[in-house]
Amino acid sequence: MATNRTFTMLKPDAVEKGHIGAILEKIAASGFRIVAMKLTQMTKTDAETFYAIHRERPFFPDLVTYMTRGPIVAAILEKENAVEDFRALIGATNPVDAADGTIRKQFATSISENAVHGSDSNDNAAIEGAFHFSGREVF
Ligand code: 3AN
Repeated sequence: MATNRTFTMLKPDAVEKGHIGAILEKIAASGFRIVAMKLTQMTKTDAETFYAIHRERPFFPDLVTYMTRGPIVAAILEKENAVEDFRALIGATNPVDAADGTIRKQFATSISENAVHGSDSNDNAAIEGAFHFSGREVF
């Protein structure tokens, strides 16, 4: 996958509250092109694998329950400097620390239900994109 791509999920809380359209609009308005997208639901195994890095953290069981409780929107986004620019657009992990104008400031309710995911490196963007999409689903 090209290095100018990142992977995102609009998480179950954002989907439940009907924020898919508003968040996608913000993403598009910030210059990201959607090259793959679907509504899907993670299984327990999916979430445990995706968040394996957090396996030993005290919040891990709650994180898996949260991420599997309903559908998510998974997408691959393209833009110059995509990973860094998208992390800036979503804001800090904890919405109370997120800057004004960020997606988490506007749509997240807590550190554990923070509306949106963004890859933290080019390598993870490629791994996470491939976790959710086959080659023929990426344009
Ligand atoms: P980010 O999503 O900003 O990259 P990560 O990768 O550190 O943050 O955390 C992944 C997810 O785990 C977060 N989006 C959040 O749902 C949950 N999480 C992270 N840190 C905490 C925490 N201290 N307490 C509760 N949940 C957390």
